Amino acid sequence: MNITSAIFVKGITGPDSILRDLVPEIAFIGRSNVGKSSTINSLLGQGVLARTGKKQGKTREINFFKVNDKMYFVDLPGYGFAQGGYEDREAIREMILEYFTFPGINLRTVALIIDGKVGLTEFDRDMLDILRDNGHRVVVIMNKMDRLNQKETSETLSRIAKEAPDMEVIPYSAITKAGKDRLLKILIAKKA
Ligand SMILES: Nc1nc2c(ncn2[C@@H]2O[C@H](COP(=O)(O)OP(=O)(O)OP(=O)(O)O)[C@@H](O)[C@H]2O)c(=O)[nH]1
Ligand SMILES: [Mg+2]
Repeated sequence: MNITSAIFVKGITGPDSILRDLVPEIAFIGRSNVGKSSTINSLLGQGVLARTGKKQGKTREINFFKVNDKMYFVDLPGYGFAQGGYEDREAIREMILEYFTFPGINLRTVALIIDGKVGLTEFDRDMLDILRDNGHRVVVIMNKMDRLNQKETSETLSRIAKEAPDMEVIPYSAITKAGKDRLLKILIAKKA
């Protein structure tokens, strides 16, 4: 698929009419700072659409980008962000849960992004359970692969294969963008 247009539509923090329209959504979720916003920017290739940053907790709302006028890419705030304090963390967790359990939400794929050096964390396993319980299609993106050598890559891949054998895992780097076309194709594929 060629990206011909990508525009920011809106950011929400709770139930909203955009969740009820019929446009299919590709959602990006993961721990704070794993590169959700960077991955979206790299895939859409329209300069900097989604805000990124070195500091954790950069994305505070659920941001909708309309792509090719026919689907949304959805940038979510990260979970497991310690610095924000308990209440902040709980509010973000609540926002994420509300989104994934919204009745009738038209989610095509959830891209769960992890850091290739870190692998799956307790927070990610928790999120995977929630996504599975709600019947969502999940693809794991192992990001920041530019920072791993071959040995580290295969170690992380085999660890994940043991922990989540049925999971589709795609190594990626939002910086080098290697494997971008294949990743896009997998993300926009319809549920089997
Ligand atoms: N080396 C490397 N750095 C990356 C990659 N992707 C993102 N980063 C860096 O990681 C940091 C966080 O990136 P963001 O895209 O803001 O991460 P996020 O997951 O959206 O973070 P929150 O919105 O805070 O949850 C930035 O400094 C990025 O430049 C990657 O593939 N490789
Ligand atoms: Mg972000």
